[in-house]
Amino acid sequence: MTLRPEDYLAVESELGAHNYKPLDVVLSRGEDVWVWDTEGKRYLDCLSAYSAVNQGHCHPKIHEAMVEQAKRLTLTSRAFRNDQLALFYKEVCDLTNSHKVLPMNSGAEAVESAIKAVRKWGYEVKGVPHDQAEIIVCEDNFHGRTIGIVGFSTDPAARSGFGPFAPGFTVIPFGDNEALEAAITENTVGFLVEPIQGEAGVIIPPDGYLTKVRDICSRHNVQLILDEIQTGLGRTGKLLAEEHDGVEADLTLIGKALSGGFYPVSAVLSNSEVLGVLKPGQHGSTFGGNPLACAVARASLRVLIEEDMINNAERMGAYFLEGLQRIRNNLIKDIRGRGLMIAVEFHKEAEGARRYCEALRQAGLLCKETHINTIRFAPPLTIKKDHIDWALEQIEPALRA
Ligand code: IF1
Repeated sequence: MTLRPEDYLAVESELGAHNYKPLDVVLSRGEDVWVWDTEGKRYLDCLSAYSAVNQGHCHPKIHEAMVEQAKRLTLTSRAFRNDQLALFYKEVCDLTNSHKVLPMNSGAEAVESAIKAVRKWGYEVKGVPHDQAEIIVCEDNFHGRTIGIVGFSTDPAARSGFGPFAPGFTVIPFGDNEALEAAITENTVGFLVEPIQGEAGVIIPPDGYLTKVRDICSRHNVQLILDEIQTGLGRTGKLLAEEHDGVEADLTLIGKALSGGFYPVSAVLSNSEVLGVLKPGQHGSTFGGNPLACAVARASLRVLIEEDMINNAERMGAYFLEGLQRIRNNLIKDIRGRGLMIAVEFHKEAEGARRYCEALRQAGLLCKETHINTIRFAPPLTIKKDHIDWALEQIEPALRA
């Protein structure tokens, strides 16, 4: 049964929870950088499902890996072993220089898992007194939607009405290493931070921030937890955004593009003793580490490297950013980005970025506003110069209008 576009909207409105306000475009097909709506209109995807489809929509090699694995074995639970898990561990650890890995499903679960592991490490290894562990996080963070995570959000929309929340979190400004040093106590076990804040509007910290953060955490025996769920896997032009500063986190969280958008797969990567504190029965997930997820993740990592998507993100990101920066409009406050994680921020007088997203949608380009005044451009990492030239031809008049 196919419905008319307005019928999809009506059914969603009647039967669905209203926790989203999507653009009213009903998509039914995707291929590489393109998606099509139910009426056959084609759009260039400049959101990539919030960086989950870095490899492009329906990548044929990931698709093949998924179908082949789905024919053989999908889920064993961790009560038994499966023949994909070890291969996934090996490949993801080799690629990211990690020593241990904990497979989960959603990004939020990876964040929750890291918090649990780091707290336990604090009690068992660092010697923090029972239930006194503190974790430092940043203002305007976005790490997911669980009760634990929204409890340390500073965004009223994400947090208000959902309490009571777990204690043990200290909030400091992002990009401020003096604030980090000042906030650390003898009970601090971890510092959780995004290398570039995504939801906050692609906020790039001052040069050298992560280098200083790394140094401060090491000096105080505090675990540095980098949330690379959005910045990781090529988005910023490096495999992990930490590489821009030449640092290594103690725990790195990846998700989203770990499956190329086929299936929720996330992981906690650890290069220290932290994950070693988790013993049988203390943590887990029915679907985490299942053979289908592992096969999909292996293929997703393989094509990122084999098809040179990360270097392409660096080159095409610079080209796209340069093109955007040539646009003249007094209502534009700032244009910034790293790799293919790019934002155009408007002054308040522009009365919101949403109307630009609507205009771009008419022109055949999909993107989404974040925090009212900012548009994020984050196409698949497979994007080519021709696509960007075409995109800029659409964006220029739409942003001037
Ligand atoms: C939604 C934002 C992006 C993330 C980081 C963890 C997670 C995310 C750095 C949780 C998720 C999302 C969730 C999605 C929209 C999207 C988003 F605008 F909300 F902030 F990408 F910018 N860490 N980001 O960005 O991962 O549990 O969702 O798998 O609609 O909430 P998840």
